[in-house]
Amino acid sequence: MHEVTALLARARDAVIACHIHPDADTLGSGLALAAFLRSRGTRVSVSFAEPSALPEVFATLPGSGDIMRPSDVPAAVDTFISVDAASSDRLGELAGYVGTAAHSIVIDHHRSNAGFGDVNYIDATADSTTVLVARILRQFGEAPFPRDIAHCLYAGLVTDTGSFRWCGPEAHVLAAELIGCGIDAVAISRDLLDTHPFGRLGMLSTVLGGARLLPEVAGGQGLVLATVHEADLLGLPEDERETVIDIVRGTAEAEVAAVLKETGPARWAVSLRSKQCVDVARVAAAFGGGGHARSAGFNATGDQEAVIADLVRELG
Ligand SMILES: [Mn+2]
Repeated sequence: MHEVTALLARARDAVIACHIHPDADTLGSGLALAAFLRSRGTRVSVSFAEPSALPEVFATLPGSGDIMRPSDVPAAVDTFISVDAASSDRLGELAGYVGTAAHSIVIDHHRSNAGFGDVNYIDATADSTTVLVARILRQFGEAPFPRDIAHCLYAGLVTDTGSFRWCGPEAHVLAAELIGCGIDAVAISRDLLDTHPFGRLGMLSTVLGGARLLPEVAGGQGLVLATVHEADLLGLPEDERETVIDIVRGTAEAEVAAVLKETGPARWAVSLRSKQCVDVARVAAAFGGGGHARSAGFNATGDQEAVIADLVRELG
């Protein structure tokens, strides 16, 4: 961390890269760091490579209007910072800066991160990357945090911890500190986690109505699965289907939950979750995917029933 703070203190031109298909942790980390560096006089661009537009849900994050398209980011900078990306391919076209910037810094909390920067601050015990950014800003004496920075840090914290359902004491202490900075924590949770278009109700009705319980799978611990066909989305933003697994995984009769998301003709993105025993990262890896022991995913091609049969066989 001290090497990171030393580089940040000297940065004159910086590019901050969030990961592709950004979430509130990567955006909150990037925007908080950008606001802080700008307050010190550093020229900063924040960007992410895919998709081409910021999902509407993140428009509430302070500074989100300044996020740039990769094509508008300066080509030559002295400092490149990757936030919350487990590997350089999670940066899309922005990965090129790792080789061309004078200094590249990686800040992340994924256990699988091999450290692809010149200087890497990786702590897999941190519950979000915004926890790491908060620690860095504290090193500069930046506490209490300005409200916009506190808002961004809290956004990553509340979402990556599942509203503080899976996290340690540091996350709770930081939450209290951020709320003390004057943020509206209730509104942040409501905007990021509890606000959906009306059409989601119809999508959920179709998708959950077709859910299946296979009690004999995973050595008799049970698999619950649901499928989101492209037609079920009916114009909803694609990120609305990411919330389906969080409903399905609560099924008492199943240790493992799976959601098949149709991404094209006979193409599927499969999300896996487990509760206590099954290592779904191992299962996903068998299909070329990856993730954490309790949360993982992979891509598959072929007929829906064939994909399910393969998954059932791998789960045992
Ligand atoms: Mn994260």
